[in-house]
Amino acid sequence: MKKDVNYALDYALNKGFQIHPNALKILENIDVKELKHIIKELVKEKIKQKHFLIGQDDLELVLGIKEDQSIENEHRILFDPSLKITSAEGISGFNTLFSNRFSKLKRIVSNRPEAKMIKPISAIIFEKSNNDLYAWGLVLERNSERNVTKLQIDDSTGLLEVIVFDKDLQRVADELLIDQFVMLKVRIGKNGGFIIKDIIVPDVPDHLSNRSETEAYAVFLSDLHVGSKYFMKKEFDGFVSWLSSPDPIARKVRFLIIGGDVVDGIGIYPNQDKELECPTIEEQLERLEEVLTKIPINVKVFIVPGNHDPGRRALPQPSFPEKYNQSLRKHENFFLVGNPSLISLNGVKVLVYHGQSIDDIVKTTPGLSYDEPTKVMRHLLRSRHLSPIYGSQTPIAPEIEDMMVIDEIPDIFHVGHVHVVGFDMYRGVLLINSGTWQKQTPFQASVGITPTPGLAVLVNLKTFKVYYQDFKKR
Ligand code: D5M
Ligand code: FE
Ligand code: ZN
Repeated sequence: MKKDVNYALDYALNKGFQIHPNALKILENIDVKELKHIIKELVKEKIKQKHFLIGQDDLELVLGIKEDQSIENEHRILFDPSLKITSAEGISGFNTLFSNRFSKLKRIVSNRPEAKMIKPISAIIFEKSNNDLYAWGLVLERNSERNVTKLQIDDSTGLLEVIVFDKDLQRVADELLIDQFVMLKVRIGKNGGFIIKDIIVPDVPDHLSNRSETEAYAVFLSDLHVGSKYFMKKEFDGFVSWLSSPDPIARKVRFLIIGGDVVDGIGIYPNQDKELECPTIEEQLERLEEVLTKIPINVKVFIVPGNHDPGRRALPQPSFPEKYNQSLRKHENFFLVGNPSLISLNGVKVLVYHGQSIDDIVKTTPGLSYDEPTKVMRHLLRSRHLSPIYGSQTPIAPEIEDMMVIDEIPDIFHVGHVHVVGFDMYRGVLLINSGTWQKQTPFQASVGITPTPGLAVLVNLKTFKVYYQDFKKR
């Protein structure tokens, strides 16, 4: 194939032609038979017209990959933490973060009928009546033993300890995430303790999603791990050249979202150096640019960082620090944003989050596993928070604003991190977990993670039909 491209280039240059860099990009990426013949015909035609520059348009026309100009690619970054990050520090910093979380979530539930009946915990603990009482707060503790679940919630006026006896409610209580917001309906029991009668989580209401007016496609990827020995370069290159191919769906791709772990990083897990092909961040980023640079210019690429990427590790993460990526930033179709970010693609709101908190949630919640990442994503939507559990494995920064609260309901919720592809629909929100482009590493094998690598998840933004395309078999 390479030989054909060289032949085509030499042929055109010998005839006195110049080749525009964008046309060159297409030639480098495309996989067509008869390239020699096509170039000869093109050169003949252009000589007739006395035009000696081969441009992108010329090639797109003869190769039948001309873009449909009617397909829009309008984007807006609706939320990006990068510029809002303050890095407040110390205990008072976390108090501010939690009180901001609490007030944001109170606002989210404020229209619910139960919210109108809330009393402060400081008043509830002195109640004597037999009536239903309503409280809200952040879950401080959750214990299950001998068929009884105990919860403790904090609303900043005091702590309320409650007991759950009802089996169905116990199941709900056991799935509550530590530090998540909750509303409780309680009653005073015979022994004077508070008994839970109902548990109300913020959740999302049934959602009618925004759609693109034209049939633009978005591709959802994550966890490339460029720089790792296990990065599947051949398969990823195959995907990138598919983007420039005449495939009718490829011709409609206008957006590419990469949800973190773009490079493998340095010192992220024990003995990682033995699994690295590029031992420095700089080299990894150079390699990243090399693999991304062949993406057609009309595809907008959004890059969100993950726990392997350079920059601050604590959530929310700002976009890749500038000192590392001067050249990445120069691509006019690349947009480096923070983790999490909310982006509108032709009006479709996409919430992108790498997914670090999944580790803590899977560990502490019954019924959840790494094989079903979309189940964890449902929990996140129900708690209206991307990373509720504080003080476990996922580092959270003491910001003044809790930017991990899901303020706005997305149309598409895109998460990575677990290296397993999955999609689902929850109350009208399309959930996507985008898998990986890294083969199973010995470290992952040792902790029992079986990834599904080499799959690109594609969404038609007009119909919300989801596909995945396997680049392992090509
Ligand atoms: O995470 C890749 C996957 O590996 C993801 O599902 C989390 C999981 N992971 C990462 N570190 C650990 C440890 N220490 N124990 C168990 N599972 C882990 P990535 O972010 O790509 O490394
Ligand atoms: Fe990863
Ligand atoms: Zn990760």
